[in-house]
Amino acid sequence: MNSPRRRRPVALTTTITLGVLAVSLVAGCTPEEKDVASAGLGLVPVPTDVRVDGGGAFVLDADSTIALVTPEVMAPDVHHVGEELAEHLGTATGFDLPLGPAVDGAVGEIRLELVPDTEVVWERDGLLDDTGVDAYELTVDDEQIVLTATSPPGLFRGVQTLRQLFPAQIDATTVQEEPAGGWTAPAVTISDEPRFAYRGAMLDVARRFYPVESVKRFIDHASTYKLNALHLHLTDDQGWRIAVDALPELTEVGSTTQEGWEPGTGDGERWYYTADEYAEIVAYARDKYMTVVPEIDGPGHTLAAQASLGSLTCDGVPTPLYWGPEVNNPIVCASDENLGNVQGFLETVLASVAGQNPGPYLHLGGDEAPSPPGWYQSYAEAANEIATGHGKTVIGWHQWGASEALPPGALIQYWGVGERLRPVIGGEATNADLVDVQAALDKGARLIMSPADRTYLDMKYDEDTPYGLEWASRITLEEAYGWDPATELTSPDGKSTLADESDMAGVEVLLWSDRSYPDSLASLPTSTDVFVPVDQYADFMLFPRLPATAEVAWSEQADRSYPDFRDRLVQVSPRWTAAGIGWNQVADVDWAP
Ligand code: TNX
Repeated sequence: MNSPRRRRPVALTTTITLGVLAVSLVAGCTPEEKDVASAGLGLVPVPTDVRVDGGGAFVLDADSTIALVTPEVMAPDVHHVGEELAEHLGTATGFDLPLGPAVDGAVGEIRLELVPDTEVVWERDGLLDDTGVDAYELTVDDEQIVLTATSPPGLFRGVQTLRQLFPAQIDATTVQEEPAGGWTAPAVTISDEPRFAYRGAMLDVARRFYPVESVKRFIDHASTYKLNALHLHLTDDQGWRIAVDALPELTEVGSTTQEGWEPGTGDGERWYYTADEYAEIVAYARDKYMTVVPEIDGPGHTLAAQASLGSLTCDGVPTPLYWGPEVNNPIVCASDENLGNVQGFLETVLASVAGQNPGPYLHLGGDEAPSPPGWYQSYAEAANEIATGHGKTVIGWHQWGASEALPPGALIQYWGVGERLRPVIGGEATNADLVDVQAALDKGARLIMSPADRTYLDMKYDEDTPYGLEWASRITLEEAYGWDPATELTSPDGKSTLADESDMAGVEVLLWSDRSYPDSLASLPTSTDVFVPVDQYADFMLFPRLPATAEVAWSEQADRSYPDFRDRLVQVSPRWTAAGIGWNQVADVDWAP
């Protein structure tokens, strides 16, 4: 019985790079020496090792079965992954694939096998700090498919790879005619493990409200590409989106705006998640082995809260509601006199948010907070202490690194513009962003890498992109793809390093929603009619760039090349079309007609 390798045994596996072609050879076998793209396998993110075996393809038909092999304690999870697989393969084919025990010698069986490994301990709702839990091995031949992993998330990630081995129509949301060659998957042997344990996707539901169904759609997008954290930016100047029972004003008042949408617009729609709706999102993410990371941003980006609660302002009077486009707005009043009120607010809010999120993280924000002396520290101290008191691991934007008492194990999200910051690494230590990152590292924090000129997918692709911003850069597909987290905080001459790969917990891709309407830079919205539906904005900005960032997070640098990625995307894009995703046909890829 094969169990997934926890770490690549160097003696067994060699990855040879021939020009732009990454070719994996497994010693002792006689593999076809093909890169994943030219082998006709449109696999994204590219797996650690792929061997194309010469034999016949597996044929999925109405008699195919899904077999579950698992120790009793993991049976519910393995059963659940089996159901996910049955749904993925059954929707477009119309096949009702039964789940059952393995049958020796069965033909047409897809076997999901969980093989525990004492070295890999997966804990439901645990920290995302072990790449081993996502590892899997997948073999396909003309009789059987066998997917093995040590942990349920690994099985789920392997299912995403398996989906990509079947024809693109398999991703359609309605029953399709059988493709000419049948519903087949080629004979392959794949062994895969991610580079980074934390692979996040952030959605800004504050500037624009994403209804539950749209959040689920975003989860589908992210989980298909093996991302495992859903960071929800739940609060900002323009809106407060999560219900807090003990402070109903936060949603009664604070949710009535979106950016560009004043109170009273929106035909009476409700722009926040009730406790039940929020639980539905958490459960849906959990089904895809994604951990929700809720963000309550502060002390800046809090005008919606300040408009709801007089206790957060120095004169006790709520501020007017805000639906403009600016950042760096006034922060909550964390003066010595008002600190008790701020603490009370944080205690109530964070207790409620901690209770609604089984995951281990609380993101406390901390960006763009123009602060009178001492206020930022006072706020940060209170928020860190309260979050820690609820047993949560703190995450903050890199400015949060300035917190005097940063709790142990904290993660700091780096969102600098690499193009501008890399050249000053190692110079006089005066750059505020780098100073904050250094301060965080000095306190033992690790980094989530979200350089704004690479991962901020609200940035326009090019001058023709209708939506979005360009303050960090315009981000082409190649720019979204072509960076290495390990050297992102190293000077261009390679001589000075602020942080290396060992300091990095992972990578996160972000979709802010500030300017989600056409002609976004030329004018502010004159009416809510100018906005496009959130799904349309998200699909267009995320595809094809989200798969690019997902590959940065999952695949080893040595296995990646842009030309190869582009070739694979040509094969992947019909899946987006089949799934009804409104993607952007960027010009630098020769998309199939
Ligand atoms: C910067 S990133 C922000 C957000 C904006 C975004 C727009 C960060 C921590 N702050 O408030 O939405 O730019 O690109």
